[in-house]
Parts: sequence; structure tokens; C-alpha cells
Amino acid sequence: MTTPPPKDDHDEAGLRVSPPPASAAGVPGVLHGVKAVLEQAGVRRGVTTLRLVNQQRGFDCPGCAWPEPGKPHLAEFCENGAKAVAEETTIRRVDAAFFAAHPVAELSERSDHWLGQQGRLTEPMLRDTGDTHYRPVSWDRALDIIATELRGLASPDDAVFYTSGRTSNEAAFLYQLFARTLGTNNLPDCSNMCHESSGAALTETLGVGKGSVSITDITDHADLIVVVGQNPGTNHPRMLTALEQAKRRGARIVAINPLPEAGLHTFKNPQTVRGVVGKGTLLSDLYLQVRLGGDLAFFQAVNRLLTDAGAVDHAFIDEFTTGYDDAVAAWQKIDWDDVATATGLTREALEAFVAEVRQAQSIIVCWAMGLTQHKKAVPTIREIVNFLLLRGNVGRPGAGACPVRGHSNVQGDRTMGIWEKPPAAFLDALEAEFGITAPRRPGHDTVDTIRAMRDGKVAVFMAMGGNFASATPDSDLTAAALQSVPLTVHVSTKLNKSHALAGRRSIILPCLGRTERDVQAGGEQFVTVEDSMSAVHASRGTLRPASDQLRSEVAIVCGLASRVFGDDGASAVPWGSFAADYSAVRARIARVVPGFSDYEAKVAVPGGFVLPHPPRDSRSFPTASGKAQFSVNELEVLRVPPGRLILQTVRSHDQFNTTIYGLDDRYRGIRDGRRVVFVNPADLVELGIDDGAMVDLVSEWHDGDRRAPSFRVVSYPTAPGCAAAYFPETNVLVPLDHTAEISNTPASKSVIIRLEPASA
Ligand SMILES: Nc1nc2c(c(=O)[nH]1)N[C@H]1C(S)=C(S)[C@@H](COP(=O)(O)OP(=O)(O)OC[C@H]3O[C@@H](n4cnc5c(=O)[nH]c(N)nc54)[C@H](O)[C@@H]3O)O[C@H]1N2
Ligand SMILES: Nc1nc2c(c(=O)[nH]1)N[C@H]1C(S)=C(S)[C@@H](COP(=O)(O)OP(=O)(O)OC[C@H]3O[C@@H](n4cnc5c(=O)[nH]c(N)nc54)[C@H](O)[C@@H]3O)O[C@H]1N2
Ligand SMILES: [Mo]
Repeated sequence: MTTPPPKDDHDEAGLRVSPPPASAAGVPGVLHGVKAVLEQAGVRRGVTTLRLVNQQRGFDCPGCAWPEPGKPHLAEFCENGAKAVAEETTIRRVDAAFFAAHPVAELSERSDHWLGQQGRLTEPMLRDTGDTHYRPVSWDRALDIIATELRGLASPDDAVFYTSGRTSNEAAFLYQLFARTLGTNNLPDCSNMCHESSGAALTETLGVGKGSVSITDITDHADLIVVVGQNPGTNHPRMLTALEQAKRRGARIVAINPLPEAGLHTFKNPQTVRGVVGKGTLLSDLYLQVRLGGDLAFFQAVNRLLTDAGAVDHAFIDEFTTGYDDAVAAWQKIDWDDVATATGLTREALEAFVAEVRQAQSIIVCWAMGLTQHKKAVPTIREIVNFLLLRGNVGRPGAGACPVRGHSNVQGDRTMGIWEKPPAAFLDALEAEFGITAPRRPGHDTVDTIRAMRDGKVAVFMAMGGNFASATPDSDLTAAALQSVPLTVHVSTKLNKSHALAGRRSIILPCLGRTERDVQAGGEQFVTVEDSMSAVHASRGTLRPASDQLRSEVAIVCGLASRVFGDDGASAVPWGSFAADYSAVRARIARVVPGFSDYEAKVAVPGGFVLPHPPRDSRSFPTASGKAQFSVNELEVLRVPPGRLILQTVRSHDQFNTTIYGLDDRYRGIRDGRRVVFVNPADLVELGIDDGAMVDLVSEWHDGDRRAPSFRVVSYPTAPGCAAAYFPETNVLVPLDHTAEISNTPASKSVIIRLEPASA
């Protein structure tokens, strides 16, 4: 039943384009997902695994961070969750023989799709300076090499410790403790490229950098749910189930997006009879096709119209907020021509939205990368907070801010201290608990890490998961920077581009995934994770590990730390005991991280517990002023030179970030290829380019052009002037310095490009 990995890299000759489907999911969705698991894992392993996804006794889906409902459905996973599971439970293996057969130079030419399809990593590998191939290395020797390098650093700040968002709370806590015991805050993470802008805006305005709603606020209470800059049909499919529930009890939904994404229109819930045989549920009541980067102007205009109409909650504003008068004064200065240019929307469209708002007692705004990856991302999200505050939509049922997180534990990792700019109180608590001296200098975030590598200032780069080389901007520059680092270390489950574009000396440490049984000296272990709505719960793997040489992330960190600092007796931190029994780690988390008291008891309860969130729980706002903060945000209209387009880089339906499951994007009508660029038909006419033509994408920046060759043009109903193409292929176009103000997140949703006839 299982199929072997592909021999050759895919060529795009078979690419087919058809009109996008009218609805999302339904039975085909689930079948696609289940097929993926059975092909890679086989029937028995596959079925056992799927039965345990997101169940209270099973493991947390390694896909997205959307929360589980209180009583999970018997099949509480989605097509894309099933594909994420298939990637991990595959029976294909990347072993020593594989590395002997494939020189690193060859691997670096392969696509992330091909690399990922080869299977699970099985044993530690080392490519020594000057070697052409990776060779097996023992765990002891691999950890000794890393420890020796770390002990010999001129400064602890010459080391960088990256984290992707799948790492458990326990591993994340120990990893940051290790970095800080060493003496550095160089803890960049995928969040720097993801919801950093949300965290920055929410911390400043509400006092907590996380979402302020729970799942029942969506399913049971909200009157209006605004989904802006997010494609849940692909990236958070289980969110559609929640939206459908809301819809069935009469909630209204507005979608704001340059692309008419399939999931936002009609949803066929495969877990209901209606969704299997019926027409499905029409989700959006109103669709606003905003121009890329137009949301700041949009919400400013809406806020102006609401204040003009007096449709605001003065009692809430007086009691709980500050800065209202300044914000009103700023809205009075709005230039309506700028609003029209920035948003691409008519006055009638704005009024239609305002009418929805005025009818709604309680409103939730959900968003994801469509807002966070723009130059003005932070001001845009602050403006959305203004919008919520105007009508008291924070801290009551059915109302609030809902940044929908990406990786399944990206929020938990940050809670555990994976952060290059840790709050002083967190460091104080670490010092008190462990008797270490925590570094106070801010560390490098992801973009600054690349700059430091480029400038020869990084001696050791370690990655706890992720695919740094492919996920980050300016691919050519980043690859050269990474390859210049003396030692890189990747703790990974699957082969990816970062292993091929690694440092002068490079180590791969293969680790257990979420689905696998984790047995340590103290017996079988479980880990804990936090979802997008601050709910923390246990996750237990049950499958036999892909290889008996795999180690858990916790064991890897503790093994390395023992070598650098000495074991239990010698070091202030009992690394050995932590590795043996993760409850010892949770006991320390309970004492260091606010909200985690009684951690062990609380995660023993099925479903776990929800972390405190003062704005949500009691309308108290731990900001500088002690109040929720209105803000004044300066508008900058994105003006594009003639003949140019704004390019956003998005996910297809068949990928998880840089993990490419397959080559289809069913909901956008693409089959068997990824090198496509979606362009509005009117733009094609104006540019004199035919639908189906082959072009190079050329991005323009003050230091010169960047080129991504050979894309097929697809005429598509995206907003005029706004093109779209998939990452990671297009990361080569995103200039390293093109980042969001304040958050420093790569602005990968607004890259100015021109289309040139294909050069190859
Ligand atoms: N299957 C699957 N699930 C995933 C992932 C995956 O790759 N695959 N990735 C995970 C991760 S890490 C994350 S962060 C999330 C990402 O989830 P999303 O943010 O949904 O992912 P993107 O594909 O980046 O889609 C961005 C959406 O915003 C819209 N958009 C872009 N620019 C603008 C704008 O200026 N204004 C507005 N209003 N809309 C805009 C785009 O048209 C698109 O619909 O998903 C998580 N879940
Ligand atoms: N142009 C452009 N670039 C983007 C984005 C975009 O929208 N446009 N989105 C950005 C966003 S939102 C994000 S979050 C980043 C993602 O950046 P990353 O998190 O760095 O990338 P991923 O592709 O999620 O990482 C996949 C790799 O993680 C490893 N892995 C999987 N599971 C585990 C595990 O359990 N443990 C360990 N140790 N390793 C594991 C596997 O080896 C796999 O190859 O990309 C960003 N890059
Ligand atoms: Mo993300």
C-alpha cells in the first residue's frame, strides 16, 4: 500500500490550471488527507495514528495551532493535519546509505519537496570541514563536538539558538535555559517571521501579546467575525468548523482579502451529514477585496465613520482606555483619496462593513500572515485594536482579538522564554530559580541573525527544528551567510534544505516527533503544548519511533548542557534529572512562568487548562498606563511604479511552510506544479502579457534586482495590482532589509516586482 519516495525532482511540464472549486473541504478533503497517510505510513500504522490526533489521550496535531473543542469530534483532524501526520509517520527512511549516495552539493540543488519526501532521519550525521558527504557519527561524539565549540567561544553571543514552533514547552524551556546559562539571548524563532507583529501591537495596546478570545467566543457568542488576512480553508481548516457553528446560530462573517479564498466562501463540513451530501454552508456574508497592505487605511476609515456616527461605547472608552481623543483627531485628518488608493475599495464597500459592525453587539477580528508580513504590520494591528476598543469589544463574551497562530506550539515556545527580547521579570525569575546570571543584552532575532552570519559574527548556529535556509528571506544571501558559519547544528525529524546549505562543519541530530513514544530513564514521558487561545494541554506519542537512535528534544538539550556545564552535581541546573523525568521540568516551569502553578495537576486533566489573560478575564490591561491604549497610526500608501505589481508570497494547499506535501493547490485550481504567479486579468492586459506565458519574477530594491526564474502566469481574480506566488520558491525575491517596522518581520506579503519574459 505504501509508495516509494520520488527518484527525480519534479519538473513543471505537467502543470495544469483549472477554475478554482466553488467550495472547500467536504469528503474529497478528508480523502486527500487520509490517502496521504496511508501512502506513507501504511494502513495499520496510519489508522492507529489518525485515531489519536487531537484526542485527549493522544497527541497534539503537529499541524496548526487552532484549538481543540472541549469535546473533540471522533475525527478531530483535517485534511492538512492528516498530511502533517503522514509526513512524520512515513515509513521511508533517510539513513547512512542515503547520505553516502548523495553528496551535499547534489542535495543543495534538490527542492524541499524532494528532500522531504525521502523520509525520516534515522541517525546523527556529521559533515566535517571540507567533506563532500555527511557521515554517521555517534551521539557522544556529535555532542562533544558541539560542546567543545560552545566552551571555546570568545563570547556567548557568538552562538545563536533558533527554534521552530513544534518544540514542546518542556524542550523550549530547557533550550532557552541552556542559552541563557551560556550567557546569550540569541534566541531567534519562527515567530520573528510570523506573529511577531501581532505580539508587538497587542502588548503595547492591550498589555498581553496574545489573542483575547476562546473557541466558544467564536462558536457560541460572537455576532460578527471578521477574517482578515487569513486563509483558514488551507491553513486552519478546523477553524471552518467553528465558523460554521457560529454561522448556524446566526453569526455574520466578513472576509477581507485580496484573494477570494475558497474556504471563506462555502464550506462542506466532512464531519456532518450536511457537509457530506448537501451544498455546504455559505460562510461569508460580505467579501471585501482589499488591495495588499490596504488594511491600515481600511480600519482607519471604518474607525472614522464609526466615530462620526457616534456609534461608539463611551462608557467603556472612559473607564478602560486612554488616548481616545488623539485617535479621533487623527481620524478627522483622513484623506479619502488615500483611503481609496490604499484599499482599492469603494465608499459603498466601507459603508456596508460599517453597517455590519453597527448591527453587532460583539465582534471578533481574526487574522494571520496577511496582516503581519507587511511594512506597516504593527500599526495595522494597533488600528484593529482601536476598532475593537471603540465598541468595547474586548473582555466580554464573543468579542476580542484573535491572531490565529501558525505552528502548533509557537505560542507555547514564546511563553517558555524563546525570545530574543525577554522581559526583565522573566530573567529575574530564572535567576532566582536556578542561581544563574541571565544575560540582559537583547539577542538577535531571525533577520539580525542572518546579518550577523553575513558579517562573520556567528561561530555556532543551532536550530531546534525548522528550515532556516528556506523559510527566511533573501535566499541567496542567506544561503551564503549560513554556509560561512563554522559550525551549524540541526535537530530535525526530516531532511530539508538547511541540512544541505549548512555551515562549514555541520551536524544533523535526528529527533522524535510528536506522534512517537518517548521513553526515558524515569519511564514513558508526555509533553505539553499551548494553542492559539492560550489553552495548555498534554500530548502523548504512542507510535514506535522511526529509528531506535532517535532522541527526544529534551534529551538532546540536556545531553548537550551536561557536556558544557557538567552534570547534576557540578552544575546549578540538574540536567540529568530533567532528561529522566519531564515532570521535574514542569515543576520548575511552574515556579518560573506566571500562570503555571499546579502545572502537573492541571495537565493531568483531559483538555488541560487556560492561561490567565487579564484583558480577556477582567478587563485589566497591564500596559504602561494601566489602560487599554488607543494609538495614532500614520498611513503610508503603497505606491507602485508603472508596470510593476505588488507580490505576496503565500502557502499552497499542499504545503506546511517549507514542507511540501504535494504539488497541487486544489482550492486555487493548480495541479502538478508550484511555479505559478497569479495576476489579475486587467493587469495582464495592461502589461501585454498572456495568460499562461512563462515569466521571470524580478523584485526591485535599492541595492539591485533579485530574480526568480520561470513562472507560469495564471490569470486569476486577485485584487488589481496584487500578484501572488508560493514560498519558499519566492523567498529569493524578498530583500533582507524589507521588514516590518518595530517587529522586524520580513515583509514577504508586499514585494514590488516586474514580470520579464522567462530567461531560461
Ligand atoms: N496546511 C497548512 N497549515 C498551516 C501552514 C501551512 O503552511 N500549511 N502554516 C502554519 C503557519 S506557520 C502559519 S503562520 C499559518 C499561516 O496562515 P495564513 O496567514 O492563512 O497563510 P498564508 O498562506 O500566508 O495566507 C495569507 C492570507 O492573507 C491574505 N493576504 C495577504 N496580504 C494581505 C493584505 O495585505 N490584506 C489582507 N486583508 N489579506 C492579505 C492572502 O491572500 C492569504 O489569504 O498557517 C499555519 N497552518
Ligand atoms: N516568503 C515567505 N516566507 C515565509 C513565510 C511566508 O508567508 N512567506 N512564512 C513564515 C512563517 S509564518 C513561518 S512560521 C516560518 C516557518 O519557518 P520554520 O519553522 O523554520 O520552517 P518549517 O518549514 O515549519 O520547518 C520544517 C522542518 O521542521 C522539522 N521538524 C518538523 N517537526 C519537527 C519536530 O517535531 N522537531 C524538530 N526538531 N524538528 C521538526 C523538519 O525537519 C522540517 O523539515 O516561515 C516563514 N517564511
Ligand atoms: Mo507561522
